[in-house]
Amino acid sequence: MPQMSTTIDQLCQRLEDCGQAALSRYLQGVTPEKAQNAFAEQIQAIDLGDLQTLVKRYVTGYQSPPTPGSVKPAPYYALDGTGPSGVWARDEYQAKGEQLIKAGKVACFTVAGGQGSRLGYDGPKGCYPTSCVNEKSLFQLFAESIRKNELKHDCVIPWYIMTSPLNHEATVSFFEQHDCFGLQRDQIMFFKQGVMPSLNAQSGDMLLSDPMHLATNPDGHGGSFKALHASGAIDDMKRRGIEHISYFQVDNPHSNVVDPVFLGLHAFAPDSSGEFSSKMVAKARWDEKVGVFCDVDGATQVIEYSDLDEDLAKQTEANGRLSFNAGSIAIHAIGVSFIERVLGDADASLPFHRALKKVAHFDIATGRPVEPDTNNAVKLEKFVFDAIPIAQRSIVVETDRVEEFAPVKNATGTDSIESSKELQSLRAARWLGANGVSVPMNSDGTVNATIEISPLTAVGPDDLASVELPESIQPGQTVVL
Ligand code: UD2
Repeated sequence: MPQMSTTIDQLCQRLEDCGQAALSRYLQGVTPEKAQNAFAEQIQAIDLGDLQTLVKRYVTGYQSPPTPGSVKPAPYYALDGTGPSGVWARDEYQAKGEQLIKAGKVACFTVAGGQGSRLGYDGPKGCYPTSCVNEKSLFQLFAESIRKNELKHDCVIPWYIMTSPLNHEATVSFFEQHDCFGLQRDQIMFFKQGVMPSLNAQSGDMLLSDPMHLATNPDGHGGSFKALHASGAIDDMKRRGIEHISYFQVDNPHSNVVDPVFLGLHAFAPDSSGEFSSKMVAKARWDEKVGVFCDVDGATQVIEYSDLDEDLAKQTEANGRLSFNAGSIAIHAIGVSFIERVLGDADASLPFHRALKKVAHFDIATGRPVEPDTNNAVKLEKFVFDAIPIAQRSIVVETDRVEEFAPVKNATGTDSIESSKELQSLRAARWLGANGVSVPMNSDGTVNATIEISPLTAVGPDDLASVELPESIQPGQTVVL
Protein backbone atom coordinates (compact mmCIF):
# COMPACT_ATOMS: atom_id res chain seq x y z
CA MET A 1 0.00 0.00 0.00
CA PRO A 2 1.98 3.03 -1.21
CA GLN A 3 -0.22 5.37 0.81
CA MET A 4 0.76 3.67 4.10
CA SER A 5 4.45 3.26 3.19
CA THR A 6 4.61 7.03 2.55
CA THR A 7 3.08 7.56 5.96
CA ILE A 8 5.61 5.23 7.58
CA ASP A 9 8.43 7.08 5.82
CA GLN A 10 7.06 10.41 6.99
CA LEU A 11 6.71 9.12 10.52
CA CYS A 12 10.28 7.82 10.49
CA GLN A 13 11.45 11.22 9.31
CA ARG A 14 9.53 12.89 12.15
CA LEU A 15 11.10 10.46 14.64
CA GLU A 16 14.55 11.31 13.34
CA ASP A 17 13.79 15.03 13.49
CA CYS A 18 12.84 14.76 17.13
CA GLY A 19 15.92 12.79 18.19
CA GLN A 20 14.39 9.27 18.10
CA ALA A 21 16.55 7.86 15.28
CA ALA A 22 16.93 4.40 16.88
CA LEU A 23 13.17 3.96 17.03
CA SER A 24 12.88 5.19 13.45
CA ARG A 25 15.29 2.46 12.27
CA TYR A 26 13.46 -0.15 14.34
CA LEU A 27 10.07 0.87 12.90
CA GLN A 28 11.41 0.56 9.35
CA GLY A 29 12.32 -3.06 10.02
CA VAL A 30 9.02 -4.15 11.65
CA THR A 31 7.19 -6.82 9.63
CA PRO A 32 4.61 -7.81 8.50
CA GLU A 33 3.09 -4.57 7.24
CA LYS A 34 0.01 -4.96 9.46
CA ALA A 35 2.19 -5.09 12.56
CA GLN A 36 4.23 -2.15 11.33
CA ASN A 37 1.07 -0.08 10.81
CA ALA A 38 -0.23 -1.00 14.28
CA PHE A 39 3.06 0.01 15.85
CA ALA A 40 3.11 3.25 13.85
CA GLU A 41 -0.36 4.09 15.15
CA GLN A 42 0.90 3.92 18.75
CA ILE A 43 3.74 6.27 17.91
CA GLN A 44 1.36 8.68 16.20
CA ALA A 45 -0.70 8.91 19.40
CA ILE A 46 2.34 10.52 21.10
CA ASP A 47 2.80 14.27 20.79
CA LEU A 48 6.10 14.19 18.89
CA GLY A 49 6.07 17.97 18.42
CA ASP A 50 7.12 18.58 22.04
CA LEU A 51 9.14 15.44 22.62
CA GLN A 52 12.61 16.76 21.94
CA THR A 53 12.10 19.75 24.24
CA LEU A 54 10.77 17.45 26.97
CA VAL A 55 13.73 15.08 26.62
CA LYS A 56 16.12 18.01 27.00
CA ARG A 57 14.28 19.49 29.94
CA TYR A 58 13.55 16.34 31.92
CA VAL A 59 16.17 13.78 30.83
CA THR A 60 19.41 14.76 29.12
CA GLY A 61 19.60 18.33 30.48
CA TYR A 62 17.59 17.85 33.67
CA GLN A 63 18.17 20.32 36.50
CA SER A 64 16.26 20.22 39.79
CA PRO A 65 13.82 23.10 40.10
CA PRO A 66 15.24 26.10 41.99
CA THR A 67 14.50 26.27 45.72
CA PRO A 68 11.72 28.81 46.26
CA GLY A 69 12.69 32.02 48.09
CA SER A 70 9.97 32.02 50.67
CA VAL A 71 7.62 29.19 51.69
CA LYS A 72 4.86 29.96 54.18
CA PRO A 73 1.63 28.19 55.09
CA ALA A 74 -1.21 29.24 52.74
CA PRO A 75 -4.22 31.07 54.22
CA TYR A 76 -7.54 29.21 54.25
CA TYR A 77 -11.21 29.37 55.17
CA ALA A 78 -11.20 27.47 58.46
CA LEU A 79 -13.90 25.25 59.93
CA ASP A 80 -14.16 27.59 62.92
CA GLY A 81 -15.58 30.32 60.66
CA THR A 82 -12.44 32.43 60.35
CA GLY A 83 -10.94 33.07 56.93
CA PRO A 84 -8.20 34.95 55.08
CA SER A 85 -10.03 38.24 55.60
CA GLY A 86 -11.92 37.66 58.84
CA VAL A 87 -15.10 35.84 59.80
CA TRP A 88 -17.11 34.28 56.97
CA ALA A 89 -20.78 33.32 56.90
CA ARG A 90 -21.20 29.61 56.18
CA ASP A 91 -25.00 29.86 55.72
CA GLU A 92 -24.68 32.64 53.17
CA TYR A 93 -22.27 30.63 50.98
CA GLN A 94 -24.27 27.44 51.44
CA ALA A 95 -27.36 29.21 50.04
CA LYS A 96 -25.36 30.59 47.10
CA GLY A 97 -23.86 27.19 46.34
CA GLU A 98 -27.29 25.55 46.49
CA GLN A 99 -28.57 28.04 43.94
CA LEU A 100 -25.74 27.11 41.56
CA ILE A 101 -26.49 23.41 41.91
CA LYS A 102 -30.27 23.87 41.53
CA ALA A 103 -29.73 26.01 38.44
CA GLY A 104 -27.89 23.06 36.82
CA LYS A 105 -24.59 24.93 36.64
CA VAL A 106 -22.47 22.28 38.40
CA ALA A 107 -21.14 18.96 37.06
CA CYS A 108 -19.13 16.26 38.79
CA PHE A 109 -15.76 15.17 37.48
CA THR A 110 -13.92 12.06 38.69
CA VAL A 111 -10.34 11.28 37.76
CA ALA A 112 -10.17 7.52 37.48
CA GLY A 113 -7.30 6.92 35.09
CA GLY A 114 -4.68 5.90 37.64
CA GLN A 115 -3.23 2.41 37.69
CA GLY A 116 -4.19 1.54 41.31
CA SER A 117 -1.17 -0.74 41.59
CA ARG A 118 -0.67 -0.07 45.36
CA LEU A 119 -4.05 -1.63 46.08
CA GLY A 120 -3.09 -4.83 44.27
CA TYR A 121 -6.44 -4.79 42.42
CA ASP A 122 -6.55 -5.71 38.79
CA GLY A 123 -9.65 -3.90 37.59
CA PRO A 124 -10.39 -0.16 37.47
CA LYS A 125 -10.09 1.22 41.01
CA GLY A 126 -13.64 2.62 40.88
CA CYS A 127 -14.98 -0.96 40.70
CA TYR A 128 -13.29 -1.89 43.99
CA PRO A 129 -15.76 -3.22 46.64
CA THR A 130 -15.56 -0.49 49.26
CA SER A 131 -18.63 0.17 51.43
CA CYS A 132 -18.35 -1.43 54.85
CA VAL A 133 -21.29 -3.88 54.77
CA ASN A 134 -22.72 -4.21 51.26
CA GLU A 135 -19.33 -3.74 49.60
CA LYS A 136 -20.65 -1.25 47.08
CA SER A 137 -18.03 -0.13 44.60
CA LEU A 138 -16.59 3.38 44.69
CA PHE A 139 -18.41 4.16 41.44
CA GLN A 140 -21.73 3.02 42.92
CA LEU A 141 -21.23 5.18 46.03
CA PHE A 142 -20.54 8.26 43.87
CA ALA A 143 -23.46 7.50 41.53
CA GLU A 144 -25.85 7.19 44.47
CA SER A 145 -24.52 10.40 46.04
CA ILE A 146 -25.09 12.21 42.77
CA ARG A 147 -28.63 10.79 42.53
CA LYS A 148 -29.45 11.82 46.09
CA ASN A 149 -28.21 15.35 45.41
CA GLU A 150 -30.28 15.52 42.24
CA LEU A 151 -33.37 14.62 44.24
CA LYS A 152 -32.52 17.11 47.00
CA HIS A 153 -31.85 19.98 44.62
CA ASP A 154 -34.32 18.99 41.90
CA CYS A 155 -31.77 19.15 39.09
CA VAL A 156 -29.62 17.03 36.79
CA ILE A 157 -25.93 16.71 37.67
CA PRO A 158 -23.89 15.49 34.69
CA TRP A 159 -20.93 13.30 35.60
CA TYR A 160 -17.66 13.22 33.62
CA ILE A 161 -15.31 10.32 34.28
CA MET A 162 -11.73 10.31 33.06
CA THR A 163 -10.32 6.85 32.39
CA SER A 164 -7.06 5.79 30.77
CA PRO A 165 -6.45 3.52 27.77
CA LEU A 166 -5.70 0.79 30.33
CA ASN A 167 -9.09 0.79 32.03
CA HIS A 168 -11.55 2.57 29.74
CA GLU A 169 -13.45 -0.41 28.31
CA ALA A 170 -13.63 -2.17 31.69
CA THR A 171 -14.98 1.01 33.33
CA VAL A 172 -17.68 1.62 30.74
CA SER A 173 -18.84 -1.99 30.75
CA PHE A 174 -18.99 -1.99 34.59
CA PHE A 175 -21.46 0.91 34.44
CA GLU A 176 -23.45 -0.72 31.65
CA GLN A 177 -23.68 -4.04 33.53
CA HIS A 178 -25.08 -2.14 36.54
CA ASP A 179 -27.48 0.07 34.64
CA CYS A 180 -25.43 3.13 35.61
CA PHE A 181 -26.46 2.63 39.24
CA GLY A 182 -29.74 4.49 38.74
CA LEU A 183 -28.35 7.42 36.75
CA GLN A 184 -29.26 8.09 33.11
CA ARG A 185 -26.68 6.83 30.62
CA ASP A 186 -26.70 10.17 28.80
CA GLN A 187 -25.75 12.16 31.90
CA ILE A 188 -22.45 10.26 32.20
CA MET A 189 -19.56 10.87 29.83
CA PHE A 190 -16.48 8.67 29.91
CA PHE A 191 -13.31 9.78 28.17
CA LYS A 192 -9.72 8.61 28.05
CA GLN A 193 -6.76 10.64 29.23
CA GLY A 194 -3.58 10.81 27.19
CA VAL A 195 -0.39 8.81 27.69
CA MET A 196 3.27 9.74 27.81
CA PRO A 197 6.13 7.54 26.60
CA SER A 198 8.50 6.16 29.24
CA LEU A 199 11.95 7.47 28.34
CA ASN A 200 15.38 5.92 28.71
CA ALA A 201 16.88 7.84 31.67
CA GLN A 202 20.25 8.26 29.91
CA SER A 203 19.43 8.88 26.26
CA GLY A 204 15.79 9.99 26.34
CA ASP A 205 14.89 7.29 23.77
CA MET A 206 11.31 6.06 23.94
CA LEU A 207 11.22 2.59 25.49
CA LEU A 208 9.26 -0.40 24.21
CA SER A 209 7.34 -2.66 26.60
CA ASP A 210 7.63 -5.55 24.11
CA PRO A 211 8.66 -5.84 20.44
CA MET A 212 5.33 -4.41 19.26
CA HIS A 213 4.40 -1.86 21.92
CA LEU A 214 5.70 1.43 23.27
CA ALA A 215 6.08 1.61 27.05
CA THR A 216 3.71 4.38 28.17
CA ASN A 217 2.05 5.72 31.31
CA PRO A 218 -1.08 7.85 31.79
CA ASP A 219 -0.14 11.54 31.65
CA GLY A 220 -1.29 12.33 35.21
CA HIS A 221 -4.50 13.94 36.47
CA GLY A 222 -3.13 17.21 35.13
CA GLY A 223 -3.69 15.63 31.70
CA SER A 224 -7.39 16.03 32.44
CA PHE A 225 -7.57 19.60 31.11
CA LYS A 226 -6.37 18.50 27.67
CA ALA A 227 -8.54 15.37 27.74
CA LEU A 228 -11.65 17.31 28.79
CA HIS A 229 -11.21 19.46 25.71
CA ALA A 230 -10.11 16.76 23.24
CA SER A 231 -13.00 14.46 24.20
CA GLY A 232 -15.63 17.13 23.66
CA ALA A 233 -16.49 17.18 27.37
CA ILE A 234 -15.95 20.94 27.62
CA ASP A 235 -18.28 21.51 24.66
CA ASP A 236 -20.80 19.19 26.25
CA MET A 237 -20.60 21.18 29.50
CA LYS A 238 -21.11 24.46 27.67
CA ARG A 239 -24.11 23.04 25.84
CA ARG A 240 -25.63 22.04 29.18
CA GLY A 241 -24.89 25.40 30.83
CA ILE A 242 -22.31 24.00 33.25
CA GLU A 243 -20.12 26.74 34.75
CA HIS A 244 -18.26 24.89 37.51
CA ILE A 245 -16.85 21.41 37.94
CA SER A 246 -16.79 19.57 41.26
CA TYR A 247 -13.55 17.55 40.96
CA PHE A 248 -12.70 14.49 43.08
CA GLN A 249 -10.49 11.41 42.91
CA VAL A 250 -11.85 7.92 42.44
CA ASP A 251 -10.20 6.64 45.63
CA ASN A 252 -12.15 8.61 48.25
CA PRO A 253 -15.62 7.22 49.10
CA HIS A 254 -16.28 10.19 51.41
CA SER A 255 -15.99 12.80 48.63
CA ASN A 256 -18.90 15.19 48.98
CA VAL A 257 -19.78 15.08 45.29
CA VAL A 258 -21.35 18.55 45.26
CA ASP A 259 -20.74 20.63 48.38
CA PRO A 260 -22.85 23.83 48.40
CA VAL A 261 -20.64 25.66 50.93
CA PHE A 262 -17.45 24.95 48.98
CA LEU A 263 -19.03 25.77 45.62
CA GLY A 264 -20.55 28.95 47.06
CA LEU A 265 -17.18 30.14 48.34
CA HIS A 266 -15.47 29.15 45.08
CA ALA A 267 -17.91 31.09 42.91
CA PHE A 268 -18.71 34.07 45.15
CA ALA A 269 -16.06 34.74 47.83
CA PRO A 270 -14.43 38.12 47.15
CA ASP A 271 -10.93 36.65 47.20
CA SER A 272 -11.82 33.83 44.76
CA SER A 273 -11.76 34.32 41.01
CA GLY A 274 -14.08 31.30 40.63
CA GLU A 275 -11.33 29.59 38.66
CA PHE A 276 -9.69 26.96 40.87
CA SER A 277 -10.46 26.31 44.55
CA SER A 278 -9.37 23.47 46.82
CA LYS A 279 -10.31 21.66 49.99
CA MET A 280 -7.90 20.81 52.80
CA VAL A 281 -7.95 18.84 56.03
CA ALA A 282 -5.64 19.30 59.02
CA LYS A 283 -2.80 16.84 58.47
CA ALA A 284 -2.87 13.71 60.65
CA ARG A 285 0.96 13.52 60.97
CA TRP A 286 3.88 15.55 59.68
CA ASP A 287 4.69 12.81 57.18
CA GLU A 288 1.17 12.09 55.98
CA LYS A 289 1.23 11.43 52.22
CA VAL A 290 -0.74 14.46 51.12
CA GLY A 291 0.39 17.59 49.32
CA VAL A 292 0.43 20.77 51.43
CA PHE A 293 -1.06 24.16 50.52
CA CYS A 294 1.74 26.69 50.80
CA ASP A 295 2.30 30.31 49.96
CA VAL A 296 5.36 30.21 47.71
CA ASP A 297 6.83 33.62 46.97
CA GLY A 298 3.40 35.17 47.47
CA ALA A 299 1.27 32.70 45.49
CA THR A 300 -0.73 29.72 46.75
CA GLN A 301 0.39 26.34 45.47
CA VAL A 302 0.52 22.68 46.51
CA ILE A 303 3.90 21.25 47.44
CA GLU A 304 3.65 17.48 47.07
CA TYR A 305 4.59 15.54 50.25
CA SER A 306 7.69 14.09 48.62
CA ASP A 307 8.95 17.62 47.77
CA LEU A 308 8.28 19.39 51.08
CA ASP A 309 11.44 20.08 53.07
CA GLU A 310 11.43 17.79 56.14
CA ASP A 311 12.22 20.63 58.58
CA LEU A 312 9.28 22.64 57.29
CA ALA A 313 7.00 19.60 57.40
CA LYS A 314 7.90 19.06 61.08
CA GLN A 315 7.69 22.73 62.11
CA THR A 316 5.04 23.43 64.78
CA GLU A 317 3.25 26.48 66.21
CA ALA A 318 3.27 27.46 69.90
CA ASN A 319 0.06 25.40 70.38
CA GLY A 320 1.78 22.30 69.01
CA ARG A 321 -0.10 22.30 65.68
CA LEU A 322 1.88 21.69 62.51
CA SER A 323 2.68 25.00 60.80
CA PHE A 324 2.22 23.37 57.36
CA ASN A 325 -1.08 21.87 58.37
CA ALA A 326 -3.21 22.23 55.25
CA GLY A 327 -3.25 18.79 53.66
CA SER A 328 -4.72 18.46 50.16
CA ILE A 329 -7.44 15.84 49.78
CA ALA A 330 -7.51 16.46 46.05
CA ILE A 331 -11.02 17.92 45.95
CA HIS A 332 -11.33 21.03 43.81
CA ALA A 333 -13.91 23.31 42.24
CA ILE A 334 -12.88 24.43 38.77
CA GLY A 335 -14.42 27.01 36.47
CA VAL A 336 -15.12 25.70 32.97
CA SER A 337 -13.92 28.98 31.42
CA PHE A 338 -10.68 28.70 33.41
CA ILE A 339 -9.89 25.34 31.77
CA GLU A 340 -10.46 26.94 28.38
CA ARG A 341 -8.18 29.84 29.30
CA VAL A 342 -5.37 27.49 30.39
CA LEU A 343 -5.69 25.39 27.23
CA GLY A 344 -5.69 28.44 25.01
CA ASP A 345 -2.58 29.99 26.53
CA ALA A 346 0.72 28.24 25.76
CA ASP A 347 2.43 30.17 28.58
CA ALA A 348 -0.10 28.87 31.11
CA SER A 349 0.34 25.16 30.35
CA LEU A 350 0.85 22.85 33.33
CA PRO A 351 4.42 21.64 33.89
CA PHE A 352 5.46 18.00 33.90
CA HIS A 353 6.78 16.23 36.99
CA ARG A 354 9.52 13.71 36.49
CA ALA A 355 9.73 10.37 38.28
CA LEU A 356 12.66 7.98 37.96
CA LYS A 357 11.34 4.39 37.81
CA LYS A 358 12.35 0.85 37.00
CA VAL A 359 10.69 -0.03 33.71
CA ALA A 360 11.03 -3.54 32.28
CA HIS A 361 11.39 -3.19 28.54
CA PHE A 362 12.43 -4.68 25.23
CA ASP A 363 15.87 -3.47 24.16
CA ILE A 364 15.75 -2.71 20.44
CA ALA A 365 19.55 -2.69 20.20
CA THR A 366 19.98 -6.29 21.46
CA GLY A 367 16.50 -7.67 20.72
CA ARG A 368 16.26 -8.87 24.33
CA PRO A 369 13.92 -8.15 27.24
CA VAL A 370 15.51 -6.19 30.13
CA GLU A 371 14.51 -6.46 33.82
CA PRO A 372 16.37 -3.53 35.41
CA ASP A 373 17.40 -3.58 39.09
CA THR A 374 17.94 0.17 39.24
CA ASN A 375 15.88 3.08 37.96
CA ASN A 376 16.33 3.17 34.21
CA ALA A 377 13.46 5.31 33.00
CA VAL A 378 11.92 8.74 33.31
CA LYS A 379 8.13 8.93 33.53
CA LEU A 380 6.40 12.25 33.04
CA GLU A 381 3.08 13.28 34.60
CA LYS A 382 1.12 16.51 35.04
CA PHE A 383 -0.61 17.38 38.32
CA VAL A 384 -3.93 19.21 38.25
CA PHE A 385 -3.07 21.29 41.31
CA ASP A 386 -0.34 23.05 39.32
CA ALA A 387 -3.23 25.07 37.89
CA ILE A 388 -3.57 26.89 41.24
CA PRO A 389 -0.87 29.52 40.59
CA ILE A 390 -2.33 30.14 37.13
CA ALA A 391 -5.68 31.17 38.62
CA GLN A 392 -6.01 34.88 39.36
CA ARG A 393 -7.19 34.25 42.94
CA SER A 394 -7.39 30.72 44.31
CA ILE A 395 -8.89 29.87 47.70
CA VAL A 396 -8.46 26.92 50.09
CA VAL A 397 -11.31 25.73 52.32
CA GLU A 398 -10.95 23.52 55.36
CA THR A 399 -13.23 20.52 55.77
CA ASP A 400 -13.62 17.89 58.46
CA ARG A 401 -11.35 14.92 57.99
CA VAL A 402 -13.80 12.15 58.94
CA GLU A 403 -16.59 13.74 56.90
CA GLU A 404 -14.61 13.90 53.69
CA PHE A 405 -11.49 11.80 53.64
CA ALA A 406 -11.48 8.01 53.81
CA PRO A 407 -9.08 7.13 50.97
CA VAL A 408 -8.58 3.61 49.67
CA LYS A 409 -5.01 3.50 48.42
CA ASN A 410 -3.30 0.47 49.94
CA ALA A 411 -4.24 -3.14 50.56
CA THR A 412 -3.45 -2.89 54.30
CA GLY A 413 -2.39 -0.31 56.92
CA THR A 414 -2.64 3.45 56.43
CA ASP A 415 -5.15 4.64 53.80
CA SER A 416 -6.27 1.07 53.17
CA ILE A 417 -9.64 -0.55 52.67
CA GLU A 418 -9.60 -1.44 56.41
CA SER A 419 -8.95 2.13 57.57
CA SER A 420 -11.50 3.44 55.06
CA LYS A 421 -14.19 1.07 56.37
CA GLU A 422 -13.48 2.17 59.96
CA LEU A 423 -13.88 5.78 58.90
CA GLN A 424 -17.09 4.98 57.02
CA SER A 425 -18.60 3.50 60.22
CA LEU A 426 -17.30 6.46 62.23
CA ARG A 427 -18.90 9.01 59.93
CA ALA A 428 -22.18 7.05 60.00
CA ALA A 429 -21.99 6.95 63.83
CA ARG A 430 -21.54 10.74 63.93
CA TRP A 431 -24.53 11.30 61.68
CA LEU A 432 -26.64 8.97 63.83
CA GLY A 433 -25.36 10.65 67.02
CA ALA A 434 -26.39 14.04 65.61
CA ASN A 435 -29.90 12.58 65.28
CA GLY A 436 -30.08 11.30 68.85
CA VAL A 437 -29.08 7.66 68.25
CA SER A 438 -26.68 6.23 70.82
CA VAL A 439 -23.76 4.38 69.22
CA PRO A 440 -21.25 2.19 71.13
CA MET A 441 -17.65 3.40 70.85
CA ASN A 442 -14.32 1.70 71.57
CA SER A 443 -11.73 3.35 73.79
CA ASP A 444 -9.53 4.11 70.73
CA GLY A 445 -12.29 6.24 69.17
CA THR A 446 -13.45 3.64 66.64
CA VAL A 447 -17.07 2.43 66.49
CA ASN A 448 -17.99 -0.83 68.19
CA ALA A 449 -20.36 -1.71 65.34
CA THR A 450 -20.32 -1.72 61.54
CA ILE A 451 -22.66 0.88 60.09
CA GLU A 452 -23.37 1.59 56.45
CA ILE A 453 -25.63 4.46 55.44
CA SER A 454 -26.53 4.31 51.76
CA PRO A 455 -25.96 7.63 49.97
CA LEU A 456 -29.53 7.20 48.70
CA THR A 457 -30.65 7.46 52.35
CA ALA A 458 -28.39 10.34 53.36
CA VAL A 459 -25.47 12.38 52.08
CA GLY A 460 -25.27 14.32 55.35
CA PRO A 461 -26.62 14.17 58.92
CA ASP A 462 -29.62 16.41 58.14
CA ASP A 463 -30.98 13.90 55.62
CA LEU A 464 -31.49 11.40 58.47
CA ALA A 465 -34.07 13.69 60.16
CA SER A 466 -36.82 12.20 57.99
CA VAL A 467 -35.61 8.57 58.32
CA GLU A 468 -36.91 6.07 60.87
CA LEU A 469 -33.90 5.38 63.10
CA PRO A 470 -33.24 2.95 65.98
CA GLU A 471 -32.85 4.47 69.47
CA SER A 472 -29.48 2.85 69.88
CA ILE A 473 -27.01 0.54 68.14
CA GLN A 474 -25.82 -2.53 70.06
CA PRO A 475 -22.11 -3.36 70.53
CA GLY A 476 -20.86 -5.45 67.61
CA GLN A 477 -24.06 -4.91 65.60
CA THR A 478 -24.08 -4.62 61.80
CA VAL A 479 -26.49 -1.95 60.59
CA VAL A 480 -27.47 -0.87 57.08
CA LEU A 481 -29.67 2.17 56.58
C1 UD2 B 1 -2.78 12.31 45.67
C2 UD2 B 1 -2.10 13.68 45.76
C3 UD2 B 1 -1.75 13.99 47.21
C4 UD2 B 1 -3.00 13.96 48.05
C5 UD2 B 1 -3.67 12.60 47.90
C6 UD2 B 1 -5.00 12.59 48.62
C7 UD2 B 1 -0.93 13.79 43.64
C8 UD2 B 1 0.36 13.85 42.93
N1 UD2 B 1 -0.87 13.65 44.96
O1 UD2 B 1 -1.79 11.37 46.06
O2 UD2 B 1 -1.18 15.27 47.33
O3 UD2 B 1 -3.86 15.00 47.68
O4 UD2 B 1 -3.92 12.27 46.52
O5 UD2 B 1 -5.62 11.36 48.50
O6 UD2 B 1 -1.98 13.91 43.06
N2 UD2 B 1 -5.06 9.65 38.32
C9 UD2 B 1 -5.53 9.69 37.03
N3 UD2 B 1 -4.61 9.66 36.03
C10 UD2 B 1 -3.28 9.62 36.25
C11 UD2 B 1 -2.80 9.57 37.57
C12 UD2 B 1 -3.72 9.60 38.60
O7 UD2 B 1 -6.73 9.73 36.78
O8 UD2 B 1 -2.51 9.62 35.28
C13 UD2 B 1 -6.04 9.66 39.41
C14 UD2 B 1 -6.10 8.33 40.13
O9 UD2 B 1 -7.02 7.46 39.53
C15 UD2 B 1 -6.53 8.77 41.51
C16 UD2 B 1 -5.89 10.14 41.67
O10 UD2 B 1 -5.63 10.61 40.38
O11 UD2 B 1 -7.93 8.95 41.57
C17 UD2 B 1 -4.66 10.19 42.58
O12 UD2 B 1 -3.60 9.55 42.03
P1 UD2 B 1 -2.42 8.92 42.89
O13 UD2 B 1 -2.91 7.69 43.53
O14 UD2 B 1 -1.26 8.82 42.00
O15 UD2 B 1 -2.12 10.06 43.97
P2 UD2 B 1 -1.65 9.88 45.47
O16 UD2 B 1 -2.54 9.01 46.21
O17 UD2 B 1 -0.21 9.55 45.53
